[in-house]
Amino acid sequence: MGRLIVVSNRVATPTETKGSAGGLAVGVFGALKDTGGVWFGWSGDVVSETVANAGPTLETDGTVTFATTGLTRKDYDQYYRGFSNATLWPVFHYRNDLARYEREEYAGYRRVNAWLAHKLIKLLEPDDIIWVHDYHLIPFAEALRAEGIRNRIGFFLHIPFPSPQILLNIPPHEELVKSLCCYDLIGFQTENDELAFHDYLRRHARGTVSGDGHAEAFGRELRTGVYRIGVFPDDIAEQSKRYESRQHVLDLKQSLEGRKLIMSVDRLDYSKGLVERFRAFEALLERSPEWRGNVTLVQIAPPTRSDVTTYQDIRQQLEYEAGRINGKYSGLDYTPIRYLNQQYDRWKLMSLFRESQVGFVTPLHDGMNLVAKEYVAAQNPDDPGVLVLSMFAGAAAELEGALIVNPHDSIGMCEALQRALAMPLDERKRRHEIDMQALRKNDLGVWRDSFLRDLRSVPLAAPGSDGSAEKKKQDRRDAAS
Ligand code: GDG
Repeated sequence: MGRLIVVSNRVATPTETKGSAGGLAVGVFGALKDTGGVWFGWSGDVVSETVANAGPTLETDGTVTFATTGLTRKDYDQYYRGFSNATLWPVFHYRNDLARYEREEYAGYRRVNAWLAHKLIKLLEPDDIIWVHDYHLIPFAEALRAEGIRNRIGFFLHIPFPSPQILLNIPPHEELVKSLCCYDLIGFQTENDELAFHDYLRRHARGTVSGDGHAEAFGRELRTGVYRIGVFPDDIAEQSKRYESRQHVLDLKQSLEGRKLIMSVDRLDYSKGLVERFRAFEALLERSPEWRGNVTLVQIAPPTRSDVTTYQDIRQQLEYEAGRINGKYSGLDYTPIRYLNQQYDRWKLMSLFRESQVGFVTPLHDGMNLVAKEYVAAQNPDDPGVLVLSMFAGAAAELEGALIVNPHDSIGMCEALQRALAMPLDERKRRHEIDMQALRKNDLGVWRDSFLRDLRSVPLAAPGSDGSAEKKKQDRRDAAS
C-alpha cells in the first residue's frame, strides 16, 4: 500500500498528535502511522521571503514526516487572511453580508496554492495517495496536475458547501468549482453539502451526476461522497471521568453553589451563533424568573483570526452583550454569564462538559461541529446532561437524542433550555444512550478509513494520460476490447 500524504493549511505538531490538542490531529496521525507518510502545510509562521523559499522544514516521528513551510506577509494577507477567511469562509457559511472579494487576494490564493503544490512535489513518490483538507486548498490538486502529478488526490471539505445561489456571489465561482473537479474524490460532511455541489455541477457547469456519486464536469470525472467526521467517544468518556475530581472541577463546583450549569465552547467566530445564544439565555432569565440566580452559562470562546475585521466586530459585540445581560441580571453573588476568551486544555474542557446539565451548541451554520459530539461523549452515563443543538450543525443529522433548535428563534431556544434543565433522569439517559450509539457507530476512525478506502479505490489515470474524462473513458474502452 502506498504512503499517505496529508495536506492541510495548518499541520499539527508531533506533540499535538499525541492526544491533548484535538481529536482530528490524532485521527489523521493514526492513518499516517499505518502507512508511513508526510503531513504537509503551513507552519503558522509569517517569515521573510528567503526563509519561505527555503525548506520545507522536516521533522520525523517514526515513519511520519511533518513538512512545514512559513508564509511571507503578503502571502499570509492574500491567501489566508484575505481570500480564505474574508471571502470563502463567510460565503460558505451563508454570510455574504460579511464577505469581501478582492482580485489581488484571489490571485494570491491561487499563487500560494501553486507554490505549496510545487514544494510538495519534491517529497512525493509515485504510489502515494494525497489527502487535501479544507477550503484554503481548493486549487491544490489542479496545481499538482499542472506539474504532471497523476497520483490519486482526495479532498475533504470540513465546512458547509453552500447552495449555488450563495456560491454565485464569489465572482470566480466557476474557476473554483473547476479546480475542485481536479480531485479524484471530494468528501462532504453531510448530504446537503454534497447535494449543493451536485446542484452547481448540473445547473451551472453543464455537468452530470449519477446516483452512485460519480460526476463529470469541466471535462473531468470525479467521485463525491458523504463522510461525517466523528470523535473517539470512549476515549473522551474515559478522560472526562478521569479529570472529574481535579481541582479546576472542584473549584467550578464550589463557585456554582448548587446552581445548574449550561456549557458552551466555540472558537470565537460569527458562524457559531454566540450573540443569538446569549440572547436566548437572556430570554430564559426574563421568561423564567425561577431560574434567575439559579443557572449559569459558561461560554468559553478562544479568539481566532483576530486580525480579520469581522472577527474584531463579533468580539466587541459579544463583550457588549455579555456585559449588558450581566448588568441586568447579576446579583452581588451571582453572574449569569461567565464569558471566557481563553483557550483551555482539551481534557479540562471535557471534564467541564461532564459537570454541566446542558450543552448549548447553536451555530448558525457549521460543517459538523465536533463540540456537540464531544459534549455527548463526555457525559456521565448515570446522570447525563442534555445537548441543545442547532439544526444548522452537520451533527444534527446524527444526534437524534439532542433537543434540536433553530438558532434564529430565541424563544424556541429558551424553551429548549427550560425543557433540558427540567428533564427527568430516565429521559436524559435514554437520549444520551441514543447519541452514544450514533457516536460509536460513526467514530473518527470510520470517517478516516472510509474516505481513504474510497480514495484508494479510484481508478488511476493511465500512464501518459492527461487525466481527462475523455481519456479515462478511452482507456476503459481499450481495456475492455
Ligand atoms: C471545522 C468546521 C467541523 C474549542 N475551544 C477549545 C478547544 N476547542 C476544540 C473543540 C473541538 C474543536 O476545537 C472545534 O471543532 P468544531 O467542529 O466545533 O469547529 P471548527 O473549529 O469550526 O472546525 C466544523 C470541524 O472543522 C471538523 O471537520 O466539525 O464544522 O467548522 O474539538 O473541543 N480545544 C481546546 N481548548 C479550547 O479552548 N483544547
